[in-house]
Amino acid sequence: MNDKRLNTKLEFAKTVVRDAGDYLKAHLADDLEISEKTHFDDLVTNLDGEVQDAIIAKIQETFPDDHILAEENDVRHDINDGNVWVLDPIDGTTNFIVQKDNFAVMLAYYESGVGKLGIILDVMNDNLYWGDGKTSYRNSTELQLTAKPLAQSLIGVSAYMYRTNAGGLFDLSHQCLGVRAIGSAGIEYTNILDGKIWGYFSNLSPWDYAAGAVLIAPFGYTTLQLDGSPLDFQGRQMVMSIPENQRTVLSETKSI
Ligand code: 2AM
Ligand code: CA
Repeated sequence: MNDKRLNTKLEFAKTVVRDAGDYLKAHLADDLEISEKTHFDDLVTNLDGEVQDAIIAKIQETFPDDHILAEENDVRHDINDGNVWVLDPIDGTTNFIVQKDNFAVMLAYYESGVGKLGIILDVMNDNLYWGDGKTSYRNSTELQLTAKPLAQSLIGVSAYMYRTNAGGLFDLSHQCLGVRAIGSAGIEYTNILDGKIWGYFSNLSPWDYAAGAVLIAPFGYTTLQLDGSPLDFQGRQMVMSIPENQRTVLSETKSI
């Protein structure tokens, strides 16, 4: 990367995300304070808030003119307005609580709505995925990825959307080798990057896909609403991340 200013932000972002992962690992055996947000299965812990607050404090100290869009506590700057960091302090909170595995810390950086940096830390596997929309890395390895045809692949899904056929996802599953549902958008994006799934279909908020969309872009992947329209980075919506050059296979499934 030859943009010095962006490179400074990238190194900053990698460090704060790694520090967050270390903090979560150090507190893995703590008694968590768990609260319900909208429903008994929509959970948040004290660590989600602690990690978010720590990262926000570092961003504000280091880049005081930048803005923040983050999951917890209604930190909601418009992604199209200026320089915006997009943060999910713990992606896959339910997995974090129940499995102590399959969760991620995600941070992205956008300028006027355009993704410039994406970082996903698979905390328990110590794998840091990072990129600038032109190249993507796992730790120090530059990633290569060419999508296979859907019929020779697995897809990552939201279990709820799959079982209710939301967006025609159950119908689509008949065109591939099978579905996998991990419960962390971040881990699903790392599975796209590692060539383990063809694409990912879920009902997501901006902090769930902001980093992943940047990381998969260099390989010809696109991230869209399920009806093919562009993402608006506002509320929660049904989202797909798929190889752009295979988009037409989805039209064979009448509801996608
Ligand atoms: P989260 O753990 O950061 O909330 C689970 O299927 C995936 O969807 C996770 O990446 C989860 O992220 C995301 N998600 C977003 N909003 C959610 C909600 N209200 N309830 C459950 N999962 C949600
Ligand atoms: Ca979260």
